[in-house]
Amino acid sequence: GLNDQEWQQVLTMWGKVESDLAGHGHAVLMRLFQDHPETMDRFDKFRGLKTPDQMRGSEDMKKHGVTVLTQLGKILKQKGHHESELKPLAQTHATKHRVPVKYLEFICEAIMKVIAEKHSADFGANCQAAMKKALELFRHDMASRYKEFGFQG
Ligand code: MNH
Repeated sequence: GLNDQEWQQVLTMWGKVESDLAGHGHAVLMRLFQDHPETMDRFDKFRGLKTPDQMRGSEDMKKHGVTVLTQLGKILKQKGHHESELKPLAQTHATKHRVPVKYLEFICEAIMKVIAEKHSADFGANCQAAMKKALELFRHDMASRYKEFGFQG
């Protein structure tokens, strides 16, 4: 797990993300779909988006970015005691959206990159390491839940 200081670094940084959740969320999804185009196949609702310009202009993608980062923020704020927030998310992502653990890793990488781009001055090595640990914990616990739902991920 993370110690108090690490959680504090994570949540302070998350406060900066929340200053523009839509901008960060949209950038994270753009980055995910650009770096790993196969992840887009999971989304029926983004099927019409073919070019980076269409993605940039998509209000629906912006809205989904807010949905994702809002839920991730709720989870991070539990500082590891996130069972009740994580379980329903793991259930839909295992049984309905069928999102492999690998794709969760891809989106976590995209989140790290977007924060690094937007907040380079405040995202030093210690803070990066803390955020990485928090996202790894999230993924690890999602993967354990996936198995309970019979999804090998
Ligand atoms: Mn995801 C819907 C959060 C990563 C694919 N996602 C949702 C919803 C939330 C959410 C909240 C809406 C409620 C629900 O269906 O459970 N998702 C997350 C978070 C992460 C995440 C916090 C990681 C961080 N999701 C991913 C990844 C993919 C994905 C990675 C695929 C590559 N999610 C989906 C799909 C939906 C969804 C597909 C359903 C979208 C829709 O049609 O509205």
